Amino acid sequence: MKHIFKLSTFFILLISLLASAYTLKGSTKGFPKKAPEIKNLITDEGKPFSLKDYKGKVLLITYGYTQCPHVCPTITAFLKQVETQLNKRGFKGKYKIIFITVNPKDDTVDRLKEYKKTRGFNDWIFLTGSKEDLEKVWKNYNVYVKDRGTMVMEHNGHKMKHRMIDHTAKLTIIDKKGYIVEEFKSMYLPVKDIVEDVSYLIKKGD
Ligand SMILES: [Cu+2]
Repeated sequence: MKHIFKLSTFFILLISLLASAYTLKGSTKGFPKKAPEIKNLITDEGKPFSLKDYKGKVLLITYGYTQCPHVCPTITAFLKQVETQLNKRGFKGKYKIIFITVNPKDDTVDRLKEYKKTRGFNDWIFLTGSKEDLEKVWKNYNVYVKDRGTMVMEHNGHKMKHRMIDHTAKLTIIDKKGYIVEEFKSMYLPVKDIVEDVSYLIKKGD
C-alpha cells in the first residue's frame, strides 16, 4: 500500500513537471530581463507611447523602416501570418505588434500612418521619435542601425531616391509582466513557433 502511494505521488509530480515544462522556441540567452523603458516615442496616431499602457498584453516588437526594400517587407509579412493565426485562436486584443522605426529622417508620424494603412497593419503600433530618443531605444534593445545614405533607384521607369539602412532583423517578445523572454533573430520568422510561444505566454498565469 505504501509502495502504491509512493508510485502515485511520483506520477503526479511527473505530470505536473511535464505540464509546467514548456520551452520557448526562440533565443532565450540573457532572458528573462525587465524590458527597458521606451521613452519619448510617438505612435502613428501622434500620441506618446509608454510600455506601461500595455501591461497584461504580450508584445511582439520588431525594428525597421518603411522604405526598406527587402528585409522589412519579409519580416512584416511573416508577422501578418502570426497575427492571423493568433486571432483565429481568439487572442485578438491579448497581444500587440509594435514596429519601431530605424529611420527618424523619413519615418514621420504621417509616413508611418500611411504605411500602416496601405499595408493593412491596422492593429499594429508604429513608433517614431527624435534620432536621440530612438538611438537610446535601439541601444537598449540591441538593435544595430547603420544609415548608408540615399541611393537613386528605378521604380517602374521612375527614378526615386531611396534611403538604405542596415539594421538588425529580429522580433523581441515581452511577456504580460513586462519582461523580455525571448527573441527570434531572423527576418525569416518561424510563424508556427511564434504562434505557439505567444499563445503560451497569453494563457500563462491567467
Ligand atoms: Cu528593413
